[in-house]
Amino acid sequence: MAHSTNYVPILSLSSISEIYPPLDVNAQSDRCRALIETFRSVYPNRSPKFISRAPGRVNLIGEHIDYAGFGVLPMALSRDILIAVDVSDDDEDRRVRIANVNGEKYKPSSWEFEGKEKIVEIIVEEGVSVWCNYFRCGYKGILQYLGIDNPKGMYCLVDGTVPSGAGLSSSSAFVCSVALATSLANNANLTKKQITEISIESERLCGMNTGGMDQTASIFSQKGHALYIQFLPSLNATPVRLPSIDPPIAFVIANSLVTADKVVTAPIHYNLRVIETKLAAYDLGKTLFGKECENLKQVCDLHSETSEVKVSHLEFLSEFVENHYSEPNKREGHSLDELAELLNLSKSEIHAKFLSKFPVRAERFHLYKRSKHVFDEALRVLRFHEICLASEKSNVGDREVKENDVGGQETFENLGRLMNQSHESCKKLFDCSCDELDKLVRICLDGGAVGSRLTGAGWGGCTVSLIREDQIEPFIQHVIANYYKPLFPHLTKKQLNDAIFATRPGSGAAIIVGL
Ligand code: NG1
Ligand code: MG
Repeated sequence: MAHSTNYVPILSLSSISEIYPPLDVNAQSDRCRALIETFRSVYPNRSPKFISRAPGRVNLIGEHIDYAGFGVLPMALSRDILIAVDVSDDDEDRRVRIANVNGEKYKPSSWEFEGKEKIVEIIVEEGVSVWCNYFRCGYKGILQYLGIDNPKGMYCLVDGTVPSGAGLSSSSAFVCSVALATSLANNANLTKKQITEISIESERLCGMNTGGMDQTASIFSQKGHALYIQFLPSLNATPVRLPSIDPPIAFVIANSLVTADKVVTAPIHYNLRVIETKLAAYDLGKTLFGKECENLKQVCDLHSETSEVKVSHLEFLSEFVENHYSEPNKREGHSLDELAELLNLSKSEIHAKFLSKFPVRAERFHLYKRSKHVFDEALRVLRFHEICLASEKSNVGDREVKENDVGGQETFENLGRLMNQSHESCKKLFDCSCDELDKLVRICLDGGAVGSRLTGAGWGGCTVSLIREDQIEPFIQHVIANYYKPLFPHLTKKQLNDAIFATRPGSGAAIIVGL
């Protein structure tokens, strides 16, 4: 079907080889057929009109800097969220029915459209994560955007293969897939950019003060490419090839099997980190330029007088932060009283400005550690991206890079070093690792990875490791022997295959028709 690259592609079931790696195509066709069958038994006398599909992602580098406005570099996985959808032809029917193939864990639910303003109620209870909330959020976001007052009734069945709480972005894949499904069911033809921006806003309705990396990766990724995403001055996603060296490089994902449900821990982890980076932006903006900055990217823009981020700008800011917060008590974070003094705001002003939109709880707010991480990590993304670009260039005739780099070993090691530095910084400055992740990273490095780091928000979930393709098997065996066997001796073969696997850059979202 002819479609510009501005829109999510529409494929027939017979051409899903465009989405999935060659070895997976048969299994994925079977999965789609099983989904259609189950749909017919869950909703008797109905058949799905289409399937919306949005993948999870693994972030290669650029952790916890998307919400600070800096660029990141993830790639899409083959693992995804499929939603089979039938649209009601009864004009009076405005009910949405949802079910999951894993009905044990995710109970069916349904709701009635509640008018153009409210659309559907979403109750976010602190510390509780409810699966159907993600559906409601994506649904609400799209209808709010479209301003429709007579949406279609929908019958939906969800099948997800992205592990939840693993830092592989199951939540965003779900919200993106719902946004796609809802827009198509209501005959709206939205661009990738619209779907992405609506999905980002929508996920915030679930209680997460999210950045935009995951949704952008899910919608915009292209097979065979990682995605370089910039957020400011406006969303910009550029596919980039990973260096092709010989033997080829590969990424292996290993799940620590410590589940991190970010919605549940948001007030002390994720949402708190977002606020700490905003507090630092406010302080640094005032100190350096006498201006109130929303995020750390704005501080960088004011410093450089352009929206382009360069190595030298980030180096300056990283150094500045070292000096600005050099007194020992400032290294240890600020209590609310100390914050009030530092920012020259009253405590109630701090509450109103920073602490009221999403609840957060902390004894001390770490402005030094968080801002230092953000500037340094943004720098690592630039360098990682540069290496990819240089190697792309070397493959089309510019031999300079390659000739000095026998077998691509230097390229390989440089990428690995950046990933290792990223993990250290996540652990020591951003405090978003955990003992199991640190242990897993060490085992991965001992097992032949040149770089290994936590991926996604952290506090559990997965690591991503860079190795040579011909080392995948022994590497996986090493990690199984040293991490999974001692810590999780009862895992089945299937559970192990789900916990540790090699991955290639996958395709972004799609709509599957012709069922
Ligand atoms: P995960 O762990 O995949 O949910 C989260 C955020 C990203 C980004 C990373 C940290 C959501 C939906 N995603 O990812 O925006 O900030 O953490 O780099 O909140
Ligand atoms: Mg998530």
